Amino acid sequence: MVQARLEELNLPDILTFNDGNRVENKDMWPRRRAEIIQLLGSQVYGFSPPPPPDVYWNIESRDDMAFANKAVHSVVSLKFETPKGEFSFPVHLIIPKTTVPPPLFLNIAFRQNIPDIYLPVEEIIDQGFAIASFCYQDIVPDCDDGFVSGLADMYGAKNRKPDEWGKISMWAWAAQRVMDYLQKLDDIDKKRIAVVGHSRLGKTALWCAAQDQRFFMGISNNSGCSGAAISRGKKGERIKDIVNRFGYWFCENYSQYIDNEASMPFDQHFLIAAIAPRFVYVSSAAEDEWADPESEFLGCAAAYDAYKLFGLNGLIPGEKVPGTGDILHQGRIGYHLRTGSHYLSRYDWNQFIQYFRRWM
Ligand code: GTR
Repeated sequence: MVQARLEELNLPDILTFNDGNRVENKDMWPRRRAEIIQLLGSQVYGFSPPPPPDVYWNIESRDDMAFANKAVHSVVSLKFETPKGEFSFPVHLIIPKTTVPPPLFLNIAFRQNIPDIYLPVEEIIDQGFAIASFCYQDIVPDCDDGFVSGLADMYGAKNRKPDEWGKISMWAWAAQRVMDYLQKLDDIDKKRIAVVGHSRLGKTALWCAAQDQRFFMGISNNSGCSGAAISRGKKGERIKDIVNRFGYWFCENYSQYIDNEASMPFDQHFLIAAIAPRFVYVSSAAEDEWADPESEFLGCAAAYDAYKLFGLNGLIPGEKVPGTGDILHQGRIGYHLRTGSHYLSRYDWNQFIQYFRRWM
């Protein structure tokens, strides 16, 4: 049934180069992956500027006995140079007192709160994971302001070209700057960093992990339209809906695909495949019809061939589209479909942790 559904959708092939040649082995993958990033950059999210030469930071506060003395919680302001001078934003870093440097979740957050309804800090650190978290609104406000504030202003994005960054790219780029910083620390496992986000920030997390191979894993929760979900045949939110309400999340070129999905030389399985052979996790919620769990699942299933090139398994689906309560953790793409609505829950976090552990 899964296979039949995928065939029906007639998706562009992740393993065919733009010139029509086939990717035959894993050595050819980096070149195809670069094409995929180019496509998604120019047509969906928009290209970002190159990274700044370096990142710097100040430690604003540090609690050595945080969370019942189980962790060190610091707030750092991360700083770097931009065309209009220095830009800075706060990052929370919570490192559990483990015997070995812990793996880390880089959380792209809706709010600065520590903990937060979407970030059960104690449960995460108690299971041996560190957290770095920043609030997306501290990068650039989530509104259609003509790109005149925050990071957008620093890079003069109000004059952006049709293939230049929208705000999802800006948030993803900021997460990469946090990654730059994390690479300078000694008390975390720098090779095991997962970037995680919910909804619009789940789209952001996937785009971030797709572009930046330093990430061990990309995790998107309920990311839906223009995230993990295949756009062709999608229920709930469509490109038309998202571009009309949130056009500033994307590059201008994306609007040409409104009611015109069949003409896209890509679909969202390209985004997931661009993370291959690294790990991806996609989670859906049964009542989240706007995101469309089935299309999110199909995004994962359709990325399978990128992993097969490496002799690895991507998502291992059964014959049928998963039902509520199903958990698929056997391959390099993890997936679950939980009960309930659009939300980043403790259940989701616990699944991410179990999956992460399984593959460490
Ligand atoms: C909705 C948007 C979705 C999703 C969601 C969210 O309004 O249409 O694509 O991103 O917001 O971020 O909560």
